[in-house]
Amino acid sequence: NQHQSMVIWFTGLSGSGKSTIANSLEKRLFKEGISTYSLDGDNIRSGLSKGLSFSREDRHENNRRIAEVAKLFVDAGIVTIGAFISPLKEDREQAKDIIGKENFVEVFVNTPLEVCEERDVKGFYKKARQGEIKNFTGISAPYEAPENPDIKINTEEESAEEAVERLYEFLQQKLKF
Ligand code: GGZ
Repeated sequence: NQHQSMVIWFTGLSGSGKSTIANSLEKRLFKEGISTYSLDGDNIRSGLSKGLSFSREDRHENNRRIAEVAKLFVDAGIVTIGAFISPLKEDREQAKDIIGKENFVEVFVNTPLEVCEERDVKGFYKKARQGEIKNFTGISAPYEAPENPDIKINTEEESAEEAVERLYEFLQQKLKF
């Protein structure tokens, strides 16, 4: 399968559904015979970014490392999916510069804070409200929503399946497969 490799960079709050959508997208691409690799909190913060905190500086460094690794995957011809909060515009811009804007697709998973907090799958929001977790995005640390993402997903208005289908069609155009 001859196609252009690129990075699909998901941004959104904790609990917004980034990883779920990213995982379904990866399955969908796999079905088409496209080589993908997913970078996420589980495989990055436990290894490459081990020891980094959630301070502004450390998130910046985390996002920079992810972008550099993603760039290597793109060089290797792999469609690379990243799902990180990446809360700051400046850091996402940096990622785009490192990777190259022609290879960068920004996907904003626009689930409102109230919804993420209501779900609170991991109990982090409650802990953040109680001050047990510091610098928690949306509660005690900023989230700067992208103004011009390539794709915006409103999880309240469309199902994960619909979102993945829309994303898939967008990528199909862009990747020419
Ligand atoms: C935000 C935090 C924090 C703080 C731990 N703020 O829902 P999760 O649990 O599984 O995803 C969140 C993950 C965010 O890591 P990222 O590497 O994506 O963040 S960033 O791009 O900002 O560097 C959450 C958990 O880590 N987590 N403490 N204080 N999320």
